Amino acid sequence: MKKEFHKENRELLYDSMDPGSLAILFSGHAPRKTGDEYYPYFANRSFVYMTGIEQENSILSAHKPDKSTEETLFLLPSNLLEERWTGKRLTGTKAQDISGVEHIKYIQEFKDFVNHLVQTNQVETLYLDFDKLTEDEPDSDAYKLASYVKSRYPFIRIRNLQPQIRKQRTIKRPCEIEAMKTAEQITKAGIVAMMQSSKPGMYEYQYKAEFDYTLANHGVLAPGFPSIISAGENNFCIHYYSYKGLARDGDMILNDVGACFDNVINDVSRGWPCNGKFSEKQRLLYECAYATSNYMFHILKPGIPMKDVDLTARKFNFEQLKNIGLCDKYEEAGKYIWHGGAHHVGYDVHDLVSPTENMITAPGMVFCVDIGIYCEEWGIGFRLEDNCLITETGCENLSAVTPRSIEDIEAVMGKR
Ligand SMILES: [Mn+2]
Repeated sequence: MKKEFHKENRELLYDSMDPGSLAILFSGHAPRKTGDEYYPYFANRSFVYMTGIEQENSILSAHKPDKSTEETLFLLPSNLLEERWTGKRLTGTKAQDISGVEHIKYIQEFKDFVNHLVQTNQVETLYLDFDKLTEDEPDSDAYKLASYVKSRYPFIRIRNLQPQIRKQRTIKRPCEIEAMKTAEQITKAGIVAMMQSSKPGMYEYQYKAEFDYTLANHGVLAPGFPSIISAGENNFCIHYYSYKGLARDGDMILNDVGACFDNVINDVSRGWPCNGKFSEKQRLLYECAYATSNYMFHILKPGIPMKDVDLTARKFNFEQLKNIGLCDKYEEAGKYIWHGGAHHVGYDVHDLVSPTENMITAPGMVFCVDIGIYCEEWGIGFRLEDNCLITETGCENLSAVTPRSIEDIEAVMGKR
């Protein structure tokens, strides 16, 4: 992303802040795995959204005394010995180029910087990104700073930036849509590679290898989230990550995967028969999901409560299952329809939205339309998941580039 994108994101954030305030965002750092080994570092998504910086232990500070805001980026200092082992660190100039933040300092100066602002009465309110999902998570840097400030300066008001950041991230900018479309082409290439290598006797890890290899050939070295790739009975585990199962003749393959391009993620699911030809029962069920998904893309537009999206899909999907005689009463739908999936997608595969908001669909939102059918008595389970962009007048299926109709899937697989 260009630095203008990040600058505009920050401007919107600062507009939401009170005068006499200070906002602090952290890039985070990798937790230790075992011995002296660390998990791969993954920069805090909101930090990247606001700065474009993906280096460990970076901090963005925004001081807003009145109307204007003074920004400072704190970075790890250059250390030639450490850099021999871990690679070059960002220089101040490079960080300015990426983020558009003018003032650069080193992280050693951070605490003094905050103390000085507070002690000279320049800060009444401190904004932090409190992003715990559960209470028992270890404290992130934001929580640690809040504890420090509370104990030293109990008169400071502390506020959570999270609702505002979530609100902003929910509406995608044109450059994010472009990145998502590029990612969709790469996701498509990965899924088509799996379809075209598919055959009975293939292991799930071999499908995964095809997907990862194709992404890597497009410069995408890690998928946007851990891929779900399963065969046959394993499709009945919604979040399956073992990859050890074998595809037997007549099995469906399920995948729930996505490439990431320029920090924007896809989330796409397809199901196909490993032998390339839908059986009668597979066809029956797939047509139900396909009709439901098409219906959703037909009706989705601005102004619809998000909570109705999954409900509408569920009701329509139930009608399809009823038409083929699989269930009779809506109350029985849960036997076959195990989940919804209308979650926003973007910098995270599950872009969190503010829980207090009764969200209404609006132009620029991108969320998944995820239609799953799990029929254990027939041994068939799969889902059809696409990425829906809400436009001014309706919606667009961004992942329509990946084969999704029975005809298209069989045609692609016929080219093996
Ligand atoms: Mn998914």
